[in-house]
This record gives sequence, structure tokens and C-alpha cells, in this order.
Amino acid sequence: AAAASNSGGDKPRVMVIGGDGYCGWATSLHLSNRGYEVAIVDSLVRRLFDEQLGTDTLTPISSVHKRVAKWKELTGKQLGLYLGDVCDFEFLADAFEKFQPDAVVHFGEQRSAPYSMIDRSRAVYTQQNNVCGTLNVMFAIKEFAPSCHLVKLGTMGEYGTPNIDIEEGYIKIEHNGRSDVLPFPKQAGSFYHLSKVHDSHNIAFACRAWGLRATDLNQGVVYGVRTEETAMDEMLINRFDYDGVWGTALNRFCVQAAVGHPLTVYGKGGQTRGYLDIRDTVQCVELAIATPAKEGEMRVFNQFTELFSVRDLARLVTEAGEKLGLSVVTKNVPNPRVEAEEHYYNPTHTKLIDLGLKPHLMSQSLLDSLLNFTLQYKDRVDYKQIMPAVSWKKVGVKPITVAE
Ligand code: NAD
Ligand code: USQ
Repeated sequence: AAAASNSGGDKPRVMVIGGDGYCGWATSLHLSNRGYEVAIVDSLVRRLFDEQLGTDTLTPISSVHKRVAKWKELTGKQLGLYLGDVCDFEFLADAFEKFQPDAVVHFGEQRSAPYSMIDRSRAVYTQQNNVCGTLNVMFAIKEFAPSCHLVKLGTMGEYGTPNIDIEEGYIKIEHNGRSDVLPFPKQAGSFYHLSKVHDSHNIAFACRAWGLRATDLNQGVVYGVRTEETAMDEMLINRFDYDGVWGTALNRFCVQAAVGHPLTVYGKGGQTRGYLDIRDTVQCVELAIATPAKEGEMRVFNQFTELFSVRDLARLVTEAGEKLGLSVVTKNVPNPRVEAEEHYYNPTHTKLIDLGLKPHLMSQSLLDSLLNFTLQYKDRVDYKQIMPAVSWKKVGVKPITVAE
């Protein structure tokens, strides 16, 4: 691992764990462009998962080494690079001692709900990787950089879909004549989403016990691909997942429309979630870093800009596709997940707006450019990887291999 060049300056030094991934790569470049000293920490395990499952990003991504070299060539800015697993504490401790971060943005987890539901071993891996990795990050901060601000990626999926309004992290509860402000109840819908619940509890405890400062970003589903920085050169192109394990709702629908595959709405399609443009992910993370949590504070932000049901998304992509001359049809696929398909959903999301977030809302022009982007790479699409193959109910102890 090469140590970062320490050029000084007054902006925080930011370690981006998971900096080779979809959100992390865009964020690393954005922060570097804004004058932050940035180091990427990544085990590259996400690239290995693709090898193992036979999946691939729509976009031809470069190796992390070529990415970092191209960024240096274009901007003169050096990204630090520490390649290793945060579950390996010796590796993480070394990266902390060398880089000395003022803030750590932790994206470095197994983030697919379907992956965590493939079989027992993937469920166990997901929780071990995510929960133990985050524990290590907390201990590294305590030992080597106690005033460092932990910005941790959580998920809106921690809350599930309760029949009441969802608050940002905490809710005031009156009970038997007394009242308290308590963590909002969690009802996650996969072993992956549950790993984030466990992380949140561990981080909250470290804030109380050690005075750790932390921001939990309960992010909704991210869509889009180009950011100002990743669009600067094809060598900087971001990953874009579309398959049944790694692809997320809107991004998948755009690829499906581009290759003439029916849009895969699971079940009734009333599943409503918070969504945001990847250009807002990078903005939100920067806002969280610029105004750190206080010592001992566990701050929670609900990070999304708009709500959509999957049915809404299918309709929007159909309209945008038809304007481009594509014929788009929707197919109601039996839902491979266990989740409410028609439900109340009203989560609060004002804290990032109060800090200055200027959202890029979903528009026909965004959908138009995203569809055109997917059309550009449509020859890389593996049609067979599109339908969902992981069932929440059938998950068992028998290891599932690709050959089956
Ligand atoms: P991603 O899989 O593209 O990136 C994650 C990166 O972390 C990968 O590069 C992977 O190699 C790395 N990583 C995983 N485990 C690691 C470990 N133990 N040590 C070092 N590196 C490790 O995922 P993403 O879509 O960029 O998501 C990033 C984070 O944001 C995740 O925590 C995810 O839960 C959260 N999130 C993502 C979305 C979304 O829609 N993509 C939405 C809400 C929250
Ligand atoms: N869905 C479909 N058709 C599809 C894909 C998904 O109907 O082809 C539905 C799902 O059943 C679900 C909803 O769309 O109801 C969202 O699914 P998704 O695959 O887009 O997102 P999800 O599994 O929730 O996970 C993604 C990221 C995860 C992040 C989460 C944010 O992979 O890392 O935590 O979004 S949130 O949804 O707010 O929990």
C-alpha cells in the first residue's frame, strides 16, 4: 500500500473505505476535486464477486490502479491507495497510522440484499464482513484518531415499511406516563439490511461509551452513473450494475428498456422507497464531512430526495423509452422477496436539506440521458443475468454454486 502524499491544507483528510465501488469511486473523485486529501481503502472484493457469480458491470471499468493514475494525470491530484480488507485489523491499523484521517467515509460493505439471501454462507459472510468490518473501523478510530468523524453508510431499509411516519433516526415515545427520545424501530427485510441495523447499534454504543463522533447516512436507492468527475475520461467511468443480484431498481429498468427486456416489476409493484441521484450521494457525503457530528453524537440523516414505487419507475422509464423510439413493456414477475407490496411510506428527510443539499430531482432529461448512456453499452449486456434468481423463502444451507 502506498502512503498518501501529505500536502497539508485545511480541509479534512478523508479515508474512503469502499472507494473502488459505485458510490465510493464517485465520492472519492468528488472530494479530491474539492481539495480534500483522499485515500481509498478497498479489498476489491466486489470485483471478485462478479468473477464468482458471472455478473459484470454494464460499463467497462478500469483497474483501480489505472483509475488512480488517470486521475493524477488529469488533475495532478494523488489519491492514496490502501488495498486490503477492513476485517483484517493489522492492515486497517497500518492504513490509519499512515494516512491519519480526520474523517472516514465507510462504504466498504457487501451491499446486495439478494447476495445475502443466496445461501447460508452468503448470509453469514455478509453479516461478518459488514458488522466486524465496522467494529474494526470503530476500534481503529478510538486507537489512532479519536477525534476522527465516522461517516457510515446505512440504509433506509433499516426502518422497513411501518404504518407510521419514519423519523430521522430517533422518535419521541410516550409510555405509561413517561417519555423518551429513542432509536426509531428497525424492521429490515434481508440479512444484508439487517447487517446495517447491527452496525447502527454498535456505532451508537461507541458514541455513548467512547465519545466517538458519527453520522449514519440512511441512504435510499441510488440511481444514475455520471458525475462531474467520472465523466472526465472513459478510464474514470463508474460501475453500473444491472443484473438480478447487484442491479438496483431504476438502473436495472433503464438497461432492460435499452435491450428490449420486459421491465421486471416484482409482485404488485407498490413497493415504495426513497431514491437519489448519485450526484446527490457525493454532495450529501461532502455536507456530512463539512459539518462533523459532535463528540459522542450519533447523528442520523435520511439520505434520499424523492419517493417512488417500482410501478412509478416502470411508468417513467416506459415514457422516456418511447420518446427514444424504444418499445418498452412491463412484466409482473412473482416477487422473489418477502416484503409489503402495497404499504404506507412517509419518511422525513430534512436534515441534509437544512445543511444545504440541492437535489437533482428525477426528470425526463435525466431519464433520457441515462437511457442513452445504457444504449451506448448495450452490447455488453448479458441477457441471462437480468431475471432475479434468489428467493427469500427458498434460501437454505446448501451452498449455491454458479454451475447449477
Ligand atoms: P459497491 O459494492 O459498489 O462498493 C462497495 C465497495 O466496498 C466495493 O468496492 C468492495 O470491494 C468494498 N468492500 C466490501 N467489503 C470490504 C471490506 N471488508 N474491506 C474493504 N473493502 C470492502 O457498493 P455501493 O453501491 O457503492 O454501496 C456503497 C455503500 O453504500 C454500501 O455500504 C451500501 O450498503 C450503501 N448503499 C448503497 C446504495 C445503492 O443504491 N448503491 C443505497 C443505499 C446505501
Ligand atoms: N425491485 C423490483 N424489480 C427489480 C428490482 C427491484 O420490483 O427488478 C423492487 C424490490 O423488490 C424492492 C425495491 O424494488 O422492493 C428496491 O429494490 P433494489 O434492488 O433496487 O434495492 P434494495 O435491495 O433495497 O437495495 C439497494 C442497495 C442497498 C441499499 C438499498 C437502499 O443495493 O445497498 O441499502 O438499495 S433501501 O432500499 O432504501 O434500503
